[in-house]
Amino acid sequence: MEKENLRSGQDANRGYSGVPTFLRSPYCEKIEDLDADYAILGVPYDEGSPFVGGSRFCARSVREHSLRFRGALYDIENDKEYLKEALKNKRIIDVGDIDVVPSRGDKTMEKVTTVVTQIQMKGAMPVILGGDHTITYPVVRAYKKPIHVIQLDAHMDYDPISKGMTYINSTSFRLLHELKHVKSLTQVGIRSMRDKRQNILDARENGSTIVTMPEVRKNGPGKIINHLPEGEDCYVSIDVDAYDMSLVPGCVSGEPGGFTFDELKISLQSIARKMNVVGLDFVEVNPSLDVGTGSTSYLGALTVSMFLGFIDEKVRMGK
Ligand SMILES: [Mn+2]
Repeated sequence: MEKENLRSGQDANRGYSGVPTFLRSPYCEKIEDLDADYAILGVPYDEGSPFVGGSRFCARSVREHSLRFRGALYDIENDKEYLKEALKNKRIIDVGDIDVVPSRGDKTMEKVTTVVTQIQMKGAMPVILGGDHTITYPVVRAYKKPIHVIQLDAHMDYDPISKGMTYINSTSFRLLHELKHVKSLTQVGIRSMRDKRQNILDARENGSTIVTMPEVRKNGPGKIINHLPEGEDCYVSIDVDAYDMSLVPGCVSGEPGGFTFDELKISLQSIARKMNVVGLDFVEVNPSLDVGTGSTSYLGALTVSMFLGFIDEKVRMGK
């Protein structure tokens, strides 16, 4: 008689069964035991959201929807199967979530920096699932080597720190300016009319390259990082509101005039090809606001897996 697996995630491998780790990767409880190329870490923090909270459930929901990709991502456009080897060889490992300390953003952010440092010391690339956009600063702070940072976002997230409000999602990219190892900041997809003029002026004065959404359209989504030197290390932060508002009902900060899926795909492809991506985050899905199908979480799972697939493809080609 053929041997059958009795429990979930093996034979039939349905997305609605089993414990939801990212892409059904193995779960690693202790970072000391981590042996991976890519480590998935959730940061369920949304106390930095000034409007409707709920993105603390982003990582969990994106993990659930990631189970719908079974063993690989297949792209009919080029007949490629992404992440097939990485998943088969258990090179993607889910290390779970940061143990958030409610109402103590400072403590939570210290934990983020510590765990991201530990992941890097084990030789794995951090893949962070938010949470709101606050989390990028403590993640980037954990890097020691010089890196370029690319932010895909409708908004600048460049507010000045006022009244002690450090760990909120509207300040994280201004905070990056303090970090000496951040060689450059490129802010792509910017278009929100809620952004303050002074923040744009400050960011430019601090050396930021702003690629507005109209510029993405004018020059093409594959040209967003023409100014960056090829082959250097870079960290990529994706706010789901980089996508057009119509695609992200489960995001409180959606803005019209944003990326289509194909445009973002081309952008991520060009980043993966040109740069050496050493880490990424994906933030701001709020599942409680989403439509019944969870389409925003699904888009998140697709975006992260696809980008990881592009990165992994390049690494494999280089081997
Ligand atoms: Mn943002």
